Amino acid sequence: MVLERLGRALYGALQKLARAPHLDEQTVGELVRDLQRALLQADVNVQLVLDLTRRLQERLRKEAPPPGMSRREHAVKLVYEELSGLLGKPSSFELKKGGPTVVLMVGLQGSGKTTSVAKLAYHFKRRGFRVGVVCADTFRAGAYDQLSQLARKAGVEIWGDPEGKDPVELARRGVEELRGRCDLILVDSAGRHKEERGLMEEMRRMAEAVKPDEVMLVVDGTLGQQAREQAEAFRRVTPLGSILVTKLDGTAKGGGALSAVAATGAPIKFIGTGEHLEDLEPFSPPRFMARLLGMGDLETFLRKVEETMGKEAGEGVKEALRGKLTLRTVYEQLEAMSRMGPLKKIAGLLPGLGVSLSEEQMRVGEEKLKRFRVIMQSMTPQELDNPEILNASRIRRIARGSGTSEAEVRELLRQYELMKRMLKTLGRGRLPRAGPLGKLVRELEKERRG
Ligand SMILES: Nc1nc2c(ncn2[C@@H]2O[C@H](COP(=O)(O)OP(=O)(O)O)[C@@H](O)[C@H]2O)c(=O)[nH]1
Ligand SMILES: [Mg+2]
Repeated sequence: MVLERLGRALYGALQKLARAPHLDEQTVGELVRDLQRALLQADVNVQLVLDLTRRLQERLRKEAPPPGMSRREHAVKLVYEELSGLLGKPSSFELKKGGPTVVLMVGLQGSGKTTSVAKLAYHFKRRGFRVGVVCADTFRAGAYDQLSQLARKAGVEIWGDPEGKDPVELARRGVEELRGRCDLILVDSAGRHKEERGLMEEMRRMAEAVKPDEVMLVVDGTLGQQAREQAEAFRRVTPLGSILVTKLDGTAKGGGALSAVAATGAPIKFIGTGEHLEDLEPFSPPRFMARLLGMGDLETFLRKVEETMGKEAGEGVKEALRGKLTLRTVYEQLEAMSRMGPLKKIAGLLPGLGVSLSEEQMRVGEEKLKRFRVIMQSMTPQELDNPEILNASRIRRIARGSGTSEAEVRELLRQYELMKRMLKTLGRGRLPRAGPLGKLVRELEKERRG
């Protein structure tokens, strides 16, 4: 998962905070050092780190917890707020009503523009919009072929002219061609430059020609805090532009890139987390931080389920949140998950799992889910809908029928009960009790009572 190490380190710091006997100077000092170490290791700029911890210390000193909240609980909240703040203010990307939204995508060569154009196209196509992409890269050999292959995969229209020589003219013509029949037009530019200045000049000329509604700078996340220079130059030229940070799946420096870009005031609207079309996420600092801290991200999870299995499965999860979880829902969810890809990838999205699973646990988990599916395939529809009728003789029959053991069937039922309880709590909008943050929450509550 993205930024796994940073998440673990930050979570460790919070857990220590929750366990400390008192919120005294020593505890705060240790918290500050832990946070600093974690952030610096993720390549967050030293000055940003120092500012953050200074602000945090000041708030811890000055702000009193609201009624009903313990000091430590309050401290956890402040840490979470400050860390989210490091990633910038929440922003959103909306399509214009009545007429196409034109987005010009810019960025240095290799930053991931073409891939991101395709991912964005796919993202909005899946939401029912008519999307077209324009190839305005005359520099890279095979640029048109690359984009048209991706466009085919995403199922969107492409406009381009492999013989074209002038990128500005291509962009202009492409947008004109697609204007009448698209809700969203994405222009992929060349970005052949090695440094920011040339890039900004190219962007200016393109923007004049296509008059985009939004200019989006694609920044390579593996740059870490060095991403700041690009974002700054971009911000100077296009104060209203937005940013997409790519390759956050393959770097320990992601925290550095995100915080450096956010520090320029440019809104990060999307992040890229892999090479495939679906590896794109709308970026929201508080949600992202919650997930990093192992608090789960129910919304993202629901959306993934809906996309992969259609609305119905997503409805299943919502039902489950209202407390109506049956084994059939669980089975459908497992099926959806198996289609969504490896467990490793989706575990980070599941509330309460987050960053706590090791590779080994993932492997075991994956095996177990497979066994659970087999077990449920041996159940009757009636049993799936009403798990409470599963008595000893039914359990024996199912174990035999699925080639598993009674103990395994019982374990599945236990897991199901757990899941039901956890989802109910989440559905009521309370904090998770299972998983890493659950532990923290329980400790905090004990403290408040004691
Ligand atoms: N791992 C990973 N690779 C990415 C991501 N985005 C782009 N890439 C890869 O980065 C390389 C350059 O991407 P491309 O879209 O051609 O960059 P462009 O030159 O800016 O158009 C390709 O190999 C992509 O597969 C991402 O989010 N994660
Ligand atoms: Mg390209």
